[in-house]
Amino acid sequence: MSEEAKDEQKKGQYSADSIQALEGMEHVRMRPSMYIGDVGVRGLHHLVYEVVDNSIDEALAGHCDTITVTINEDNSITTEDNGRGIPVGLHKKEGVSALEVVMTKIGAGGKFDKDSYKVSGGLHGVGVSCVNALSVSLKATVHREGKIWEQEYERGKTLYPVKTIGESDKTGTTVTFKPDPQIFQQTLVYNYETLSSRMRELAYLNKGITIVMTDMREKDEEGNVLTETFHSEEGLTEFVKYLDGNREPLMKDVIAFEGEKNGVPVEVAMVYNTSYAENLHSYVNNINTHEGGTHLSGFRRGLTHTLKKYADASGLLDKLKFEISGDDFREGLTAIVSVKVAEPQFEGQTKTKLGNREVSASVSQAVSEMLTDYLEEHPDDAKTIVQKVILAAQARHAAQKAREMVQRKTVMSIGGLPGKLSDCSEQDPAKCEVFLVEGDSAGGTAKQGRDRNFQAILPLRGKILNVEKAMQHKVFENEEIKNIFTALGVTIGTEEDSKALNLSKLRYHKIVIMCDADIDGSHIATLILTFFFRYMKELIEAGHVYIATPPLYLVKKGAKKRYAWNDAERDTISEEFGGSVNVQRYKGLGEMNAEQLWDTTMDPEFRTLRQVNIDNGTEADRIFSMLMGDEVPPRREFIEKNAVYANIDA
Ligand code: 0RA
Repeated sequence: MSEEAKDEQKKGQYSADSIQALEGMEHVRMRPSMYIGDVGVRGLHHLVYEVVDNSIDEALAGHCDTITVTINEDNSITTEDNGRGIPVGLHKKEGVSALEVVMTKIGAGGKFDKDSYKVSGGLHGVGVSCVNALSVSLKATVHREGKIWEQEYERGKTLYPVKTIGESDKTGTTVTFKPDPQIFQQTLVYNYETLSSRMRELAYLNKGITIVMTDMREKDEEGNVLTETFHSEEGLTEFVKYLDGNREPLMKDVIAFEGEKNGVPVEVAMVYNTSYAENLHSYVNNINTHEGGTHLSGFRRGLTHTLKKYADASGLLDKLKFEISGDDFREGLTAIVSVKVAEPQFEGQTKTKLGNREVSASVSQAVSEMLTDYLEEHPDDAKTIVQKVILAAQARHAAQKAREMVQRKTVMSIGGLPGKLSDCSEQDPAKCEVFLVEGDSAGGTAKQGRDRNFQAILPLRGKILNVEKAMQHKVFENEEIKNIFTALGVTIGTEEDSKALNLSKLRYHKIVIMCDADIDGSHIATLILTFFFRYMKELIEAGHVYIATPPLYLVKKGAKKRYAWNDAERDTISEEFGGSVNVQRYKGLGEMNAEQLWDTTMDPEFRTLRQVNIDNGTEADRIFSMLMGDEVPPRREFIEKNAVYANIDA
């Protein structure tokens, strides 16, 4: 082939590549969920994580120490870092600026920088070009080589070639983007808490980096905007302290490990507290691996092995009549495992389970090493831990029996349903709903008001058990909790390391918590949520749990009547009606009759259900441990913040 022909062929390839690039961007707009998960609240926030991850990579490569993230007044986002700046020179293959390639070519991300391996990455790790494709406008500003460079885009399309707009003695990258309303039709409003809790998490996971988070929409009386700075010198050790801030520690130091094992960077921090909850969180390349995986099983193995060896040698187990199980070593344990894997394989339903086999041994070795050292150096703590493990084993024995009782009841489902459950006639779980209703009297009203074809009612008596403070066997012995298990039809796996819920038997795909719209009601809702969170987390993760929203007011004038869900609505309706109106405030569900309850809260055509979701597992854990303390106001705040609006139409 002649040189010319070769060149021609290359050219052809290049333009073919460019076409592919364009198609790539089009494809992102056509199938956004494939790239960012969904186009709801989650996807909207994911855009920010995607951009920040690029800056984190730059920091991990040692070129950047400060990242700022700002929610602007118009709900656009600006991120800024003091890294080297995205290269602006000609990208030979593409024939345009490298900046333009990074911003407009799917998967171009860190292509130029083979030396530093990309370790961070959003849930999908798709790159900033995806954010560009899904933004109605985006501006990239780069400080580099003594100049300020700029390029803008609309829906991923370049508006002009990269230009210089001034001189600079700094380096870094600034990106401002505004999510496209054509793509994000549900909401364009950023939630400060959601973003800030992720930034806090990133600061703990990547010690030494400073992340400044600002919300320009929130001003106090003096006109100051809301801003927080996240920075951690101790990393995971501080993270564990933060998570356990509302629990009582059993030891004075956090046990920690940081280093490389078989080429895998491993970081672990753990501490025992006086609670009964097992509280493990794991990360791969800064991504929370909700479903665990090889790194987490390596942690469990290392922990069990080392503690068992120590306990056996100590002689403390001599009087024990039964075997200690893996679970017993993790009661009251809060731990974080963070690994960096060059080519992570993610498995599982939500692709958050690490599959790389080799990682297991790395983490297991790291844990054995740090724990052996710690136990040797802290004999008092070691004794405390072993005693705690023995207590856990004894309690587990009792719990096992209680659980088997519940299980047996659940299995014989015919006739085994709780007496208080008013079941529906529909058999297809996908079409069925169950309302968990506070109190027998509201339960009665709900029973009259419901559509019995597909709506079941389970009244719960008063306050349900606070599972945060109770030992497992107490939880399984609790009458209300037994009723919930039996009514839902789900069972808990009993195998070691697999407390997974069996969702295939779930009898209702919508589980609706219906409580009074007051402080007591939200407390009860929170107790129920805590129970779901600790014992049936999969239900929440699969999107089965909802909170009903009964109205606060009934506004009447003559024959006209309308409901209001807040004070503003009440005032608007009163104004519309004009003159003197009669306003009734509902103090509880019990004050509504069956028809009113159906119209406002249960009828799928008109009701608003709030779907409960967990967007940050570690933060949720901390919040639950805090809420179950003595203060009431944060509870209400929690429920309002963590339940997103979802209009349910079928
Ligand atoms: C490619 C190559 C280099 C840096 C970057 C990308 C980079 C990307 C982003 C995105 C946000 N902030 C960023 N900072 C840097 C290396 C450039 C060099 O060799 O100087």
